[in-house]
Amino acid sequence: MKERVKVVVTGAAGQISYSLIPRLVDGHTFGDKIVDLELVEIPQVVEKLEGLVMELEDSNFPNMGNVNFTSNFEEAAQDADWFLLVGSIPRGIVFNGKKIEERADLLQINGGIFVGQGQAIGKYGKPNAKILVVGNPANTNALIGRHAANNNSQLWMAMTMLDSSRARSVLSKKLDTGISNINKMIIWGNHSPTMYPDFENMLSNGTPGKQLISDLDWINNEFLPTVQQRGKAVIDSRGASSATSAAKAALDTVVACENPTVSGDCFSAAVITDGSYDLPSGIICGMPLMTTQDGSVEVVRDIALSDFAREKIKISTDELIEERAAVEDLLK
Ligand code: NAX
Repeated sequence: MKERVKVVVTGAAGQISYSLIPRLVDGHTFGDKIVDLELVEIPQVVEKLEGLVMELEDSNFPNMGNVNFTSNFEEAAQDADWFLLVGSIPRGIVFNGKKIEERADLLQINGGIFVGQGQAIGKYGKPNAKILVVGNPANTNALIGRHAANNNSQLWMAMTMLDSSRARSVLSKKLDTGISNINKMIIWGNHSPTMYPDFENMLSNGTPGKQLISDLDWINNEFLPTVQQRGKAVIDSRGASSATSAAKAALDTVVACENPTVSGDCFSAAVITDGSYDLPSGIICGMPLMTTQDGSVEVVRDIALSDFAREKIKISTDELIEERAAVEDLLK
């Protein structure tokens, strides 16, 4: 009998999910496993998911198992292996009669969602469940969810894979090499414009970036702003935030966690700080990760950081500390 995996996706009627969900069951992300889906939305739009389920059925994916849609997160969370928490309220929306413009309001509203979801995951999710927070502000949402779950055997991550993919794309053009030759692309810090894409430790055809790129002007004035502001550039052009690339990045994160990491490589996601690299404790911070042969995901601890890198990382960890302070009431 084939192995099964149960995956919960929130924000299932949103634009990222429309790209993401079909690819969870197409046989690529979870290989041969049968994938049971729990699609979660807020009550106002949950019925729309009936149409998505029809489309999934009509696509004849051979690895698709049971598919349910619901607005009851606790019910969806029962014995789930994976939680892809995409659902959140975007900036600019009118919420309870108020236009949400300030980051602090966004932190409070979305943080509130993650208290309830975190509690349910801690209580009903599998003990070894993996949780990937995509909904922004992703790092602080993950911090709130992890705190509410209060279950240390589960792994909470915030997505920085899209930032890593963007950085790889820029570097592959700069170094005139194929995208698959750019590895070990670490994103440090917050999924926000303060993130630090670590060009020095990146490997291009096995050679570290610090040996290949000496033009600090290009790093400061081209590379860093392009990667850090890429989300905004997509919004400015498309009138909507990144969706297909964000979905691909979520799938890449799942694949990276489901398969042992090639020796010498690593992947990017933000996890709770654990004392490595002298990062401040108690924040969800972008770090280099690896999946071991037995399937556990660990921080890679042997990356050398230059003074330049440490300075940039501090800007981002300071921002994470500020965000944490803004949601202090949700972390009690
Ligand atoms: P959409 O607005 O298209 O979809 C979000 C969906 O979430 C909506 O259908 C909404 O009803 C649902 N939702 C809201 N609260 C919910 C709850 N409590 N439970 C279940 N569902 C809920 O947004 P989309 O473009 O799909 O983006 C989703 C999130 O990803 C946003 O917060 C966005 O900022 C974030 N992103 C994160 C990225 C990352 O790299 N970490 C990159 C892409 C994206 O910007």
